[in-house]
Amino acid sequence: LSDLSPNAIKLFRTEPQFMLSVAGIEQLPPMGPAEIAFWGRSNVGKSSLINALVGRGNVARTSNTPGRTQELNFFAIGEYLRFVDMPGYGYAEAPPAVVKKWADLSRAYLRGRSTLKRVMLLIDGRHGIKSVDETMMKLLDEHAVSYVLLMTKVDAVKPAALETLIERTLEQSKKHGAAYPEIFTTSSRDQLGLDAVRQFIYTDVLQHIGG
Ligand SMILES: Nc1nc2c(ncn2[C@@H]2O[C@H](COP(=O)(O)OP(=O)(O)OP(=O)(O)O)[C@@H](O)[C@H]2O)c(=O)[nH]1
Ligand SMILES: [Mg+2]
Repeated sequence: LSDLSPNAIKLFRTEPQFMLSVAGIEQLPPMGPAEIAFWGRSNVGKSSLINALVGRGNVARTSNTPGRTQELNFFAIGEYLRFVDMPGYGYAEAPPAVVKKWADLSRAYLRGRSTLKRVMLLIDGRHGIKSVDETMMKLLDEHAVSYVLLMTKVDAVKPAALETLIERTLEQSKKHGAAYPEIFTTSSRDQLGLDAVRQFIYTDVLQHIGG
């Protein structure tokens, strides 16, 4: 955690506490500390990224098969911050009723949560923005939920291809009002790019609220 400011180091050294799994919108915990939600296509690496950021392998459950995370999972990161591990979207093989349940839950949460400070929108570095990602970006734009695009699995992308991908993605993101004008590149597997994300979370979210 060497490139981080002392307070950011302190934050990410605190033991994350699993709070609860929310399967229906009526189960949401009372609004409290700032929340950062991790969203993206099924299997993009949301749960893995949460584990990597907090430096623990087993806080959020991961899987090789898409559709692992089926609820909104809340984690307390110290006193002033919560991470929310969301179900993925775009999982073609899931039964339509299940897809609808996850989509309804996700939308209801994203739309109506004033303590939701930012969505980390994960994009698979091997594929770039897909049309289903575009759809979700538009949804976030419409509801004025600010989000940051974050590439995952860059260990599986050659450096030259990654550069092109980042340029293209930045270009695409300019069409979206609620997208942050910078893209993070990460590998949870190889621990790449994590300090930049940690510092962003600390500076962007916590410093503003005096945490
Ligand atoms: N190569 C590589 N694989 C990764 C990386 N991060 C995650 N994976 C793999 O991608 C798969 C999905 O990871 P998860 O973290 O469960 O993905 P998720 O987005 O939470 O998936 P759902 O909960 O099903 O929506 C697992 O097999 C992980 O091992 C990475 O940085 N590099
Ligand atoms: Mg997951």
